[in-house]
Amino acid sequence: MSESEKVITTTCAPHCGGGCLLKVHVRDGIITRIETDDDEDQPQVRACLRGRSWRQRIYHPDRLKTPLRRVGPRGSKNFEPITWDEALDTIAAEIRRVNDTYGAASIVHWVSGGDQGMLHDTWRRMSRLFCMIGGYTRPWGLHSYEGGIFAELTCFGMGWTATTRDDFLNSKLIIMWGWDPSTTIQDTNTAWYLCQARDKGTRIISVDPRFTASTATFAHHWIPIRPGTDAAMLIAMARVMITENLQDQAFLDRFTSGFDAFRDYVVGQDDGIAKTPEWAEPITGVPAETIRKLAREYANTKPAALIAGIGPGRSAYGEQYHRAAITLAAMTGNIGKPGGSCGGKSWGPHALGRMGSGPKIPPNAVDETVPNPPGKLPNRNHYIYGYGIINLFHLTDAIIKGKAGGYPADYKFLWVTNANPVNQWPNTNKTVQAFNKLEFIVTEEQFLTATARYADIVLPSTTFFERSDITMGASTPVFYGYRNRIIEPVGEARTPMNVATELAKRLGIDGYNPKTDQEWLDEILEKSSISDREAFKRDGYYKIPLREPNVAFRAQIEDPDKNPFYTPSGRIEIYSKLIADMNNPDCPPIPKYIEPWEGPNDPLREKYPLQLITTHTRRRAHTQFDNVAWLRELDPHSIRINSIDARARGIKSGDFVRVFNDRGAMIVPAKVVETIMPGVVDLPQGAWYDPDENGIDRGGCANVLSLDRPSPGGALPSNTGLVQVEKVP
Ligand SMILES: Nc1nc2c(c(=O)[nH]1)N[C@H]1C(S)=C(S)[C@@H](COP(=O)(O)OP(=O)(O)OC[C@H]3O[C@@H](n4cnc5c(=O)[nH]c(N)nc54)[C@H](O)[C@@H]3O)O[C@H]1N2
Ligand SMILES: Nc1nc2c(c(=O)[nH]1)N[C@H]1C(S)=C(S)[C@@H](COP(=O)(O)OP(=O)(O)OC[C@H]3O[C@@H](n4cnc5c(=O)[nH]c(N)nc54)[C@H](O)[C@@H]3O)O[C@H]1N2
Ligand SMILES: [Mo]
Repeated sequence: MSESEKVITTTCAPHCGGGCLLKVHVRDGIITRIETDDDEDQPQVRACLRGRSWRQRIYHPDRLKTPLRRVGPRGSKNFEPITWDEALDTIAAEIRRVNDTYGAASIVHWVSGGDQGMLHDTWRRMSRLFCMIGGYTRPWGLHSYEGGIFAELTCFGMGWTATTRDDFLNSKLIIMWGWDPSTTIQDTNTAWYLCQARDKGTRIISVDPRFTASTATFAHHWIPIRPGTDAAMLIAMARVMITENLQDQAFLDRFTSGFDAFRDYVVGQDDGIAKTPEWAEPITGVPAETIRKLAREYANTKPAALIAGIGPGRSAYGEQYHRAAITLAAMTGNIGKPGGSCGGKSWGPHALGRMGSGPKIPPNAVDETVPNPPGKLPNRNHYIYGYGIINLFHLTDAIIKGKAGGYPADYKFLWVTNANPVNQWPNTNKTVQAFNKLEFIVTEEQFLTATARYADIVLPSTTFFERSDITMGASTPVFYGYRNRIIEPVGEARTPMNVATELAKRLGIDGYNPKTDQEWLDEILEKSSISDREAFKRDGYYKIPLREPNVAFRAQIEDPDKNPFYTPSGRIEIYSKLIADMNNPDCPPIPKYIEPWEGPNDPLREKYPLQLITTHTRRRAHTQFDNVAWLRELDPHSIRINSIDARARGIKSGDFVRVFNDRGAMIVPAKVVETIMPGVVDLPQGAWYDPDENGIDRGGCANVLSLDRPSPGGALPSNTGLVQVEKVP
């Protein structure tokens, strides 16, 4: 290392489900290499291959360097550079025009989790701006685990249910249900704790249509299951426990309500159908004896962690699966116990430590124009992505149909930041139709993404290396990151706060931003539980010390009189009145198996015989890093198909295949594998949409094939869908 080289520690948080320390080498204002945590203190928070490849992304030749104005049709790559003044003046004029002509509700703002800083976290910044001029339409709903949130809000009354991963060392049995954390990061170090648990002798079982990397590494058994049928298997396990009297009745009596109603359904009191393993076998494809064995093992091994992953919950009626998993965790008395698991979405922000929150957001006048929208629980507002009046996965429909279609407004203006919705929302061809209908679209981006190509103005955004911020690391240990600015912005890229501040001036908003970034960060820090703030700023991180694993609902179980659950009854609600009040037959108040649309038993299978799932790959964080050559090499994009299905279609690995249904078509290479069950294909999500002149996607974007129909509890059903695959001659 030369003398002029500095090493600065920062936090990577690019929407991958983790958060890791990066040690960034800088010489003469240029990042020369990136290493990661090598502290003596264990456990380290080591970055993965994506984190270590950031240099390829920051200095990528395609980085946007100036504001752009679209000069070709929407979706084309025809843009011309313009100045920041021109860009901001035009945008301010459009916001004013749309606001005056159609009203504030016609302005839509969508921000996702592209980067997760607290100051430059753009919900706050742009919400504040729009709310200061009369409000805007914001969608509610989280792509990731809305089914899990629904289940937790109804069963527990709250969604802050994350247990730190070191608690795996207390488990005797871990069931990885639709969960592949060595590939799909959900808290850095999850796989590391699974390694240690396995070494200690913990039994590990995987229930997944794919033989995943985590299954191969950690599991004693793999149980393949048809996508979308998980609730049936869980309910059949409940039936085994009830018949053999294996449930923890004392736990159920003390902590839950409504078990009897569930038992009546399970034994068939309601509908004459006993939900036996033999009932579940033809639905799930899992042999009855396997279901029976797992039920017994789960009931008899204590403590046991049922890690109900969120992938199976991103499906039609995904909330039933999550509610069934919570019910089993209650039946086995594993909730709130070290080494157990509450059976909920098994991931999410940790309610540990304290930090201030940055610029205040005034009330959104547009939200108040609509009573609680259908499908949304009354307590949904208080958890992330909860505010808003239109379900995110209905937004394109709302844009296309507007008031005439029964939606609250006609939508005209869209501001997208930290998100790539054309690629990532369901039903890409419909999203394109909706985007074509809008009068004006602004995107803040680092690259000319699928979404940016539909924008009227594209603003070049900094990466987090080019601004200062604070983050919370999704990791065990849970930590806060202080991101010191490491390099100057690339090209003319600007920070999110700078963009909003300059725009607010043009809109004549008084007092929008009275502080410098540094003053904001100091204010956020003032409210934090970190005592040595100077050390935090200097070191770039603060790992929250924990004497023992943080276990969700431990207080509720250990001292229930003082700590009731957050539900109306103060108990874990297996029967939920909140749901009963929604009065939707597709969303029953006890967990039930409901035959999914486009599932294994849909007659549509005659036309489209394969169930499509769209997993998260190690080579990307959604669409991010897709253009990094180092990572492309690692996992070339392809649709993964079982050899039996491939043989029947004359397909060999590397052949180009057409994948299609009524919503769209693409041509991608096939990869013939034994690691996915027959009848199911996997197209990793996040590949960049790239339609040819016939509208056939050559990029292999999974959402060309997915349906924009949210589950009754609000979930994105991106793992529900039928397709056909055929060899391209
Ligand atoms: N078929 C299918 N679809 C899915 C899923 C699935 O499993 N299957 N998963 C869903 C899930 S769980 C999620 S969370 C979503 C993710 O959907 P998105 O959040 O829309 O996807 P990302 O690719 O993370 O898009 C983030 C964008 O932000 C940009 N960005 C990064 N940093 C910054 C910054 O500092 N400033 C600005 N302005 N931009 C920045 C990146 O370049 C990128 O284009 O996708 C959902 N879509
Ligand atoms: N490398 C990487 N890590 C990531 C991300 C990323 O893009 N890249 N994204 C992050 C984000 S925002 C999110 S929300 C999470 C997503 O995390 P997950 O949803 O957990 O990830 P997936 O890979 O979509 O699905 C996990 C597993 O579920 C299985 N599965 C799919 N459908 C079903 C089903 O119906 N039943 C059963 N039993 N199993 C099923 C898949 O085969 C897969 O092995 O990952 C986070 N981590
Ligand atoms: Mo997500």
